[in-house]
Amino acid sequence: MRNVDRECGTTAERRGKYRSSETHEEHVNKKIHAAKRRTRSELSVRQGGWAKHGYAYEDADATSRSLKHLHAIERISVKTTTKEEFIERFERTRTPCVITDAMEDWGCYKNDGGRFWSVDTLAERFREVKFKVGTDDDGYPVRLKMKHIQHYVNDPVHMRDDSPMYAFDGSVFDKPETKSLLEDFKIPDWFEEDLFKHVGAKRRPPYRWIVFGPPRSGSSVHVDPLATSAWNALISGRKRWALYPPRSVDKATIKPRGIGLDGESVTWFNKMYPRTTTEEWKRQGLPPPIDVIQHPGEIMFVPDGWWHAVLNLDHTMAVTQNFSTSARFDAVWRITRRARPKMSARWLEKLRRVRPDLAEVADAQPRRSEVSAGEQTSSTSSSSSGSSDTEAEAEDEVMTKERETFERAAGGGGDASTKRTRTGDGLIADLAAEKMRAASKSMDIN
Ligand SMILES: O=C(O)CCC(=O)C(=O)O
Ligand SMILES: [Fe+2]
Repeated sequence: MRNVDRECGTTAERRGKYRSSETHEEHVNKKIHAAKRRTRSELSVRQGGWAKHGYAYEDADATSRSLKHLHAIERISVKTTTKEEFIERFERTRTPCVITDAMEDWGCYKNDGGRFWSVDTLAERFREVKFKVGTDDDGYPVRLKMKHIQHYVNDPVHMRDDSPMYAFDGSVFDKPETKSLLEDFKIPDWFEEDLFKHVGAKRRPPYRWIVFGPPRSGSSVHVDPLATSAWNALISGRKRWALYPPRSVDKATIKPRGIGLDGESVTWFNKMYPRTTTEEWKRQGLPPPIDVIQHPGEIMFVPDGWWHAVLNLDHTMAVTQNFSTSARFDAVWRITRRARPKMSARWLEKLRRVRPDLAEVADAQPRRSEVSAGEQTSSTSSSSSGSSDTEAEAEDEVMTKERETFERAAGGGGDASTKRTRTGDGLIADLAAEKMRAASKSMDIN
């Protein structure tokens, strides 16, 4: 994993490049510290705020070995399961599963050619290119050059961070410098249907990400936006997942205030997850987690509406994509119409031409305001979809994926009408004002 000092040269040479008397190490650390300050302004970098819990010294593997609910997920191979079977048994019933044998010919996964993805190979291919490692308090993306990320994940001091920075970038597949990454994997046949493509490449919500980070990085508990489902293909390392069925639990219960949650996955797994395995939890009629340890070469399927949290047990590298299909179009439509009115109008216009069957479904969906509280249950249960509670939660969720929607909008591409920050569940900023600020604000760490 180590090739970080290649460009150092002599100290004298370096001095020309960096501030006088600054070593290469200091220079890189400055970049990393700047990114840390921006992504988590509540922590003091100098006073050890990033490692104050000492999570790096806990044995995460011991906890994972004792997980009780690992049997609840089914593993299915693409070699022995047909697409129709998958759709009937898992997609239509919104049942999560782990898919095996689907990545064997992906360049990013086969460690035998120039296409393998690791921090080192990415740092070689995209040394000076910046990848998103977080979001600042105003919702702007914070990016670090790939060579600096490589330094970060190889530095034992930084690797004591309780919740290390996590590269989660949805723009790489569209940027000319990094677009070639698209050639390194193939959307599995089972997930070919992708109804948001009819919105158009420029205006559709963000839907694909490269995701990599050290142990203890991860995604805290959330529901994916716009009633989309997701596949998440793991190239290296192990990911631990905890999943809870749609409608089984509400946000205030799974993400309570007052127990010291800070939005980080590792904190959620330490402080909240254990409560979900207790007798008390069961007594309240709440569901136990479905625990999963995902291994390299496995694709996790997360149907829409499921609460899920992910913790990286190792250095992991993954690619993930969100999608909507005809099987769940009614729910997707109801949420999208509310959350993205302009985009949904454009979408419907196109669907009338290319998928009149779906346009008909869209026209038949009641608006939330037209449905009284008592009627909501029956109207939603008469369709194949989930509840409006779940939909409202999916719409409200604060998540990396949602934040990227804003990121695009700030750049002028999307039509997101609101944005929320990582720290302010309740904070909704006016996008027009944010756009103005974006124009005058430098967002990256050089
Ligand atoms: O951190 C991860 O790999 C999970 C990501 C996830 O759940 C998401 O992208 O919605
Ligand atoms: Fe997710």
